[in-house]
Amino acid sequence: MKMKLSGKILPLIALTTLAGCMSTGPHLKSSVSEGVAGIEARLPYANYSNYFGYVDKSVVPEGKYKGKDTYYLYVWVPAAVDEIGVSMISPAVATPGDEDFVHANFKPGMDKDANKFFDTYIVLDRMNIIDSNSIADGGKVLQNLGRNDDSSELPANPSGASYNSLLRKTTSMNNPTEALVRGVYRIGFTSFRSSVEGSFEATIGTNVPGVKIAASLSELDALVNNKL
Ligand SMILES: [Ca+2]
Repeated sequence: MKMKLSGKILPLIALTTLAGCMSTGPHLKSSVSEGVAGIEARLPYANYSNYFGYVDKSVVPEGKYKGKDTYYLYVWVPAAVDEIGVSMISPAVATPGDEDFVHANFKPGMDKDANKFFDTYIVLDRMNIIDSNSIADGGKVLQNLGRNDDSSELPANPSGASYNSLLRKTTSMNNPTEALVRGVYRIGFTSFRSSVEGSFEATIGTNVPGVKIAASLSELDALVNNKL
C-alpha cells in the first residue's frame, strides 16, 4: 500500500514510522522487524496493556529475588500468544489513560515526589493458573521465562543511564512447556543498584486484546471476573 505525500510516493510503513517518532508511542517493540529504506525497524505489538505504580514504604515487597526485596505484578493472558514482551520504565513518563491499570499508591506517590525513580530489574515467570475461575485460589510459579536488567531500547532514566528493563519471550511450537498458553504470568521487579522507590510504568505487548495487570491475584481475579 502506498500513499501520496507532497508529491512523493512513500510506503505506508514509512509514514507510520515517521508518525511514531513524533509521538510518544510504545517504546516496547516486538521481535519482528521489517526493513524500510535499508533501515531495519522492530514492529510494534498488536496490543498493549500498561500498569502504573509507585513504590514507597507503604508498599510491601512480596518476595525475594537473589536476596533482593521483590515486588510482583500478575498478568492475565486470555488466549495463547505467539510472543509476550515486557518493559518497565522508572520514573513513569506517561500519564495513565482510561484503559490503563493504576496502583492505588500511584497518585499519592506522584503528588509527594514525582521525580523519584529506581534502576529496574524484571523477571517473567509463568504460573500454574490456566483457568480464570481459579485465579483467586492462587498458584505457584511453574517456570522462569526470562529476565532483564538494562535495555538501550528504552529511554534512559533521568541520570542519563539506560537502566530500564525490557524482555521478550516467543512461544515454542515443539516444546509444550515453553508454549505461551492462556493463563497467569507474574512479573517480579526489584533493583540491584538501588532500593526500589518511586514511580514506574510496566507495559505488556502481545497479539491478543484483553491482557489485564494487577498487583495481587485477588485484584486480578476481580478484574478478569468482573467483580469490581
Ligand atoms: Ca536496570
